[in-house]
Amino acid sequence: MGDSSGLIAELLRGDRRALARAATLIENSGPGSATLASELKPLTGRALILGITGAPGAGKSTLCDRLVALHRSEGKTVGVIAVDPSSPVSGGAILGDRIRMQQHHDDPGVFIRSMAARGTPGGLARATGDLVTLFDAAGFDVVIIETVGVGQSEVDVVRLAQITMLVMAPGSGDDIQAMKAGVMEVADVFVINKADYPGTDKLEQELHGVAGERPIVRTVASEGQGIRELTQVVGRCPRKERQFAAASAVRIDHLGIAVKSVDQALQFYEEQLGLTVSLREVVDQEKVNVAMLPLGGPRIELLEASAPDSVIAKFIDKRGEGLHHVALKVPDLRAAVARLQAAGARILNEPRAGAGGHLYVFVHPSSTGGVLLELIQA
Ligand SMILES: Nc1nc2c(ncn2[C@@H]2O[C@H](COP(=O)(O)OP(=O)(O)OP(=O)(O)O)[C@@H](O)[C@H]2O)c(=O)[nH]1
Ligand SMILES: [Mg+2]
Repeated sequence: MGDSSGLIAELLRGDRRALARAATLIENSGPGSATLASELKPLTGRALILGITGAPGAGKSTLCDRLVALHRSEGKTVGVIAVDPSSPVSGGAILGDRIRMQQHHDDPGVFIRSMAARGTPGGLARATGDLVTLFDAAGFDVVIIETVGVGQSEVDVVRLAQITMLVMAPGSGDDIQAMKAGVMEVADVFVINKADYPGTDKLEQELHGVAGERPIVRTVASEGQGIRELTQVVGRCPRKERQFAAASAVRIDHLGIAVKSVDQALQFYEEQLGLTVSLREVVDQEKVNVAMLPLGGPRIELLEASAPDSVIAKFIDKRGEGLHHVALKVPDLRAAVARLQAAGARILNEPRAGAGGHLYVFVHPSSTGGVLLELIQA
């Protein structure tokens, strides 16, 4: 146990002020927040984690409000996390959610938090995941993640849920063709809200084409109609395994391969494998000649020493030619570095700007399972 054991004990006693303090720590990714989240992890696994997503104005917050009321009437406690990936601060939409949710304000069985995109989508998904962990560990029966927007960051956030509802409204222009494929994929239940509007039948017909086996439920959230049925449908859905972080936010940027001669290596990579060099450059800072070979997303970088005291020359002397490093793009480099440093990882340099102007750091192989890792700001 670390120094968060006192806080955790308070949380387990049901202390609301401790919960609020812990939530604020996690939202701000403050010192000790990663440790707290990892210490809370073993205490999780009880809560049902629901996601509500969909286009702006579809009625997500109204629906969430109704679901909270229904669960409360059954004696269950509910934690709500309202996430807005598009907003750098708590903007109008979230403020509206807070006001609407005020009917639950004095209810100790409901705990509501808003999250806005302070740093980056990946950072947001991570903080949201830690908040889910907190609510689960603190004993809430149900945790609801509501998120605005329809981009990748929303999908990353909603993957944290075990069962996700995609809320759509008829005649709002957010027809199925316009929905991002990722959002359609992540849905476990399709909700046609505002079923009091014309176009409901048409939307349902269109949805049948893409939903497959997945259920479609009609609701009029503003009137409380269809909510019980929705809860029953959700109750029959298989729960996905709990995701603790949005892995999809981190991507491979390139693989760095140390070679004695770029020209010679290109005989294999260009002529035999069929890749094409997009750029050759000399990076004075690292004393390397680089040839970049795009792969469709990530790329291979062939690295040749440009001076005898180059790190690449030393690497080849010691280990021979071969994989020198793996470079991963992270959504928030500074946050990643802070987290790694707090956990005791060996970061080899302060974040600095590379040839393309992007920030990067290297992490020592002793921390990564044996491979030199470059982390790059996306
Ligand atoms: N007619 C009708 N109006 C609804 C229904 N559900 C919600 N509304 C109204 O639609 C508006 C938007 O609802 P919200 O719940 O704020 O929608 P949201 O998806 O959370 O919106 P954002 O957070 O801005 O993305 C509000 O004025 C609601 O009162 C419904 O079933 N029928
Ligand atoms: Mg809302």
